[in-house]
Amino acid sequence: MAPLAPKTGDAVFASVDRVNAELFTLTYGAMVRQLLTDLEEVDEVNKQLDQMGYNIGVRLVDEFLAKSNVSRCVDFKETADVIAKVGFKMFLGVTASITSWDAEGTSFSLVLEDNPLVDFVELPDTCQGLHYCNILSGVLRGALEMVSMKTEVTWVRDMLHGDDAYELRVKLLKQVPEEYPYKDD
Ligand code: MYR
Repeated sequence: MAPLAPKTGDAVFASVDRVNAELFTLTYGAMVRQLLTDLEEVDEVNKQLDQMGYNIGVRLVDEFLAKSNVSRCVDFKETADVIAKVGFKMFLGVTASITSWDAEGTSFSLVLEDNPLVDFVELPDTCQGLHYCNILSGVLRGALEMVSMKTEVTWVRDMLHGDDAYELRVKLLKQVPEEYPYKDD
């Protein structure tokens, strides 16, 4: 039998992170289950998750900008990169790939092969219309609105419904120019 050895600092942090991630995943699952019980209709649960995500996103963007040191992006392509590589990593612990830009450069897909929100999840047949991870689309919509981008965010692929990946389509509807709050004299 291998002798017991104390964990190093890194190993302790790694296991704390894992426990936190599992706790987060299970808590999210319990919340979705409760919403299904309370609201009964899958469409209503989708709406509620999206709204909760939106409310989180409008607050989370400040933390994101402060912690990431990301400066304002020059175009939507750079914004997409920042979301996929920095935003997802910071809040979900995974990165996303960007695919399927349209010709105008106003919509793209975020593809996730690994999605910690769905560990331990299996949907029953009664939940076929459920977008279990709809909180994520709301978070993106809320966060982007706070940096002047009105978007529509929809699910294209979902592994819980038998697809081979998770794919979110992000479409820029309107870019509101930011006004500088002070006048130069
Ligand atoms: C800019 O375009 O000026 C930069 C703004 C980037 C906003 C990024 C918002 C990040 C949201 C992270 C979402 C994570 C979802 C789990």
